[in-house]
Amino acid sequence: MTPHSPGTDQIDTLLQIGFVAAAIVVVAINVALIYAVRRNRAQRGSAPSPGGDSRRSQFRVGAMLTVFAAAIFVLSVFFTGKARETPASEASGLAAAKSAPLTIKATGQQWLWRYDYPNGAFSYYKLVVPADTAVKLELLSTDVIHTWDVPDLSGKRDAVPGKTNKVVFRADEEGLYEGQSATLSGQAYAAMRTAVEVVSPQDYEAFVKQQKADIETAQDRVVGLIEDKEVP
Ligand SMILES: [Cu+2]
Repeated sequence: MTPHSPGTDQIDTLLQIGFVAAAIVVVAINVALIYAVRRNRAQRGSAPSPGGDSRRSQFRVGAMLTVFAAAIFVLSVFFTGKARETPASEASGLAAAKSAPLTIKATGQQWLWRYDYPNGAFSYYKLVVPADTAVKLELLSTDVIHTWDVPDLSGKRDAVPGKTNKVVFRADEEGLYEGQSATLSGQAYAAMRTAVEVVSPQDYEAFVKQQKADIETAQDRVVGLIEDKEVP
């Protein structure tokens, strides 16, 4: 993952801390095992030692693991303090979203995402947002639980039927960010991906305007077709 929204760099750091901690545990366990086997082999044939100090060594190992766990906990809290803050728009962001985030409805359904923009336009699969702008997604679902997961921009969040969850992010760079399926939501869940295209605020305005016009044209055409057929 390449972090592109406030807080995601900290989630990334936390992942790396977790990875290093797991690696340390794996190495320590293997070193201890090899040491135990070696020592045992050297004493092969002799009577087993009574192991009088086993209680003390248990205590020592327990204390070491406790200190290790506490250190990881403190490190993690220290490194992720900002990940839970809600980002605000920057001066270079969308003018209409200076004080409040740009709110877009994201609806999960088997098996695709629909995005509804404030001007009435909508899109499927791909979400287009302006750069440097706080974007609030209101996550909804029409059927089962889906998970919105675009790791470069945000932590993952569930879309739960009958509930509105939210995700707030602020993309710092224009580009295409891919999202993946993260919760089994039926046969085609693996294909239920999404993508976020981050563009300049001007391009965003142009996109929603064009999208709205295209949708209206298409709808008028369909209505026209139906009316033509109904005329005897
Ligand atoms: Cu899904």
